[in-house]
Amino acid sequence: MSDYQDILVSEPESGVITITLNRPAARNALCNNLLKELAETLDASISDERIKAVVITGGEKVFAAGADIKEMAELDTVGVMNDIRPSYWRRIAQYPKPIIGAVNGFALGGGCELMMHCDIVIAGDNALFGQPEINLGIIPGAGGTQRLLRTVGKSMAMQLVLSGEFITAEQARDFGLVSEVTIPEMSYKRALKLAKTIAKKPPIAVRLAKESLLKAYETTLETGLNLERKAFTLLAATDDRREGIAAFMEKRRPEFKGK
Ligand code: CO8
Repeated sequence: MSDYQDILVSEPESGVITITLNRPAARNALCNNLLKELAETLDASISDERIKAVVITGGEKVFAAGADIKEMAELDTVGVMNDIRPSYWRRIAQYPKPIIGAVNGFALGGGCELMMHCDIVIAGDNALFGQPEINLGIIPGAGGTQRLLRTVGKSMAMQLVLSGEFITAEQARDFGLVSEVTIPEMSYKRALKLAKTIAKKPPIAVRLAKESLLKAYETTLETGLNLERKAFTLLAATDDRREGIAAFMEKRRPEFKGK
């Protein structure tokens, strides 16, 4: 794929690409250009049938230390209002294929928010999560107050956002922010394995499952159940459903085509 300045993007392998945040000298701070490259890479992969799932990592030492504070310092109120970054975040949030995060080291501020945009997160036991924006006189600006509260509940969300304190990988797992904790050297391998497993599943069902699950964040139970029912019904029209059921009956492995 294209050459980028602030991220590395692997070639698709077994249905998976890896995007590595690559600004180690700035602790992978999410500068505008990095977010732009991330959004562009995800957008380009939507119609690429070779790509069924994406792993996002920052490497073994740090996931991301948040928005680039040096860039942010230059923006006044009008600058923040006209900031293009919310549009990059929206594109990441609306990405339809599964994103698996492999998170080691600091995931702070925008880094913690990026982690919350991942559908599944595997954390190294050296990971630290936090929303320290309060120390800068600001608050989380990429969904931190909303997504965090919906996942960890009021008390812990308030604790993180108001105090700026960090929590460990184990605490994050206990609160449902991450699904598994590994040694740091294993988090990427585990995330990649999971992504490859998901890449073998029927893509339309995966896409509708992700959409239905994410809706649970933002809607009533009734509306969510209706959406689930519609997605479930829609899947009855797919070749992959016929193939999945036939393969089960014939005691063989299914071959999904994404149709
Ligand atoms: N932005 C810019 N540069 C950074 C950032 C950052 N967030 N974090 C670290 N760096 C830079 C440092 O300035 C330093 O650069 P230099 O070598 O040129 O002095 C280099 O990275 C190394 O940093 P440290 O020496 O501090 O490294 P340590 O390993 O000692 O500490 C920490 C690492 C704990 C991550 C520390 O750097 C730190 O506290 N960073 C700031 C964390 C933070 O406050 N994050 C929140 C930022 S605000 C935010 O994310 C709001 C998101 C809103 C999004 C809205 C979109 C519309």
